[in-house]
Amino acid sequence: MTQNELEQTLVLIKPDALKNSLTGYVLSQLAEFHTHLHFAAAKIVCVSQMLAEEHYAEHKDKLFFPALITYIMGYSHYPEDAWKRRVVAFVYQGPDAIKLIRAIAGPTNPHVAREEQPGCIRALGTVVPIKDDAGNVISERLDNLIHASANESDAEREIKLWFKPNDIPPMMHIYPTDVSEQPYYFKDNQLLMTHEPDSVCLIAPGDVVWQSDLEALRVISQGQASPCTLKAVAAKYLINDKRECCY
Ligand code: FUP
Repeated sequence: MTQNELEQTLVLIKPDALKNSLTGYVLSQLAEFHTHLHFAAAKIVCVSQMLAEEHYAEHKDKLFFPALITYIMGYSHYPEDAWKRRVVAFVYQGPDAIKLIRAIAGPTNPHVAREEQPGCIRALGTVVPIKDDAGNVISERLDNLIHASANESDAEREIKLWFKPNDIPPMMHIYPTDVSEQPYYFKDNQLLMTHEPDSVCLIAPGDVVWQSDLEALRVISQGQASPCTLKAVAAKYLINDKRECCY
């Protein structure tokens, strides 16, 4: 395989796409027949607040951030049925995967998507006004059906956030992995090296993990600043964990 063939990107089918039964449509738009891309991973995710906030960390100071978190966690489209609040996450692999899928998804804003690129996936989305307590519109929530990584560094961060190495066939690993020699536990947003009551084991000795996660945990455990936050590492190991995904 050439370097170009190893390009990977994260795709999320968001709760509005599930609610509107658009999953099949989205997958057919991205099908290998059209894109020459291959599945590298897939999972159904109950999106925790920690995962949502890590995924959209770059937007944490924006007015629309709380609405965006509520949306990706599924509350906006499934206010009643908690068990229906899901996202379907995929890793696609192949030449120009990032650019190709962004083009098929279309512009971020569904109004713009309809105007500029009718036929793209996000042209089927909706825009919901966000109001303050006085009823004034202060921002917009863009329900745009699909997330697709914007560039190589976002793709790496996002794939490592949503997937563990063992979620991806080993021959499709494009980021270095390592085997942990020691356990790491998580409790009250703190990293622990030994088990305590109510702590969660993030990584057990012998687990295959992203090398960058292990490096981050080593640095954090030594009390030093890490380029990657503890929550960014923990969120992935707690995906679909009952203790994190409580409603
Ligand atoms: P994109 O990379 O196309 O997903 O777009 P951005 O990173 O700019 O935005 C991330 C998500 O924030 C989008 F999916 C939609 C949402 N958003 C809003 O809800 N309101 C806004 O005003 C801008 C973005």
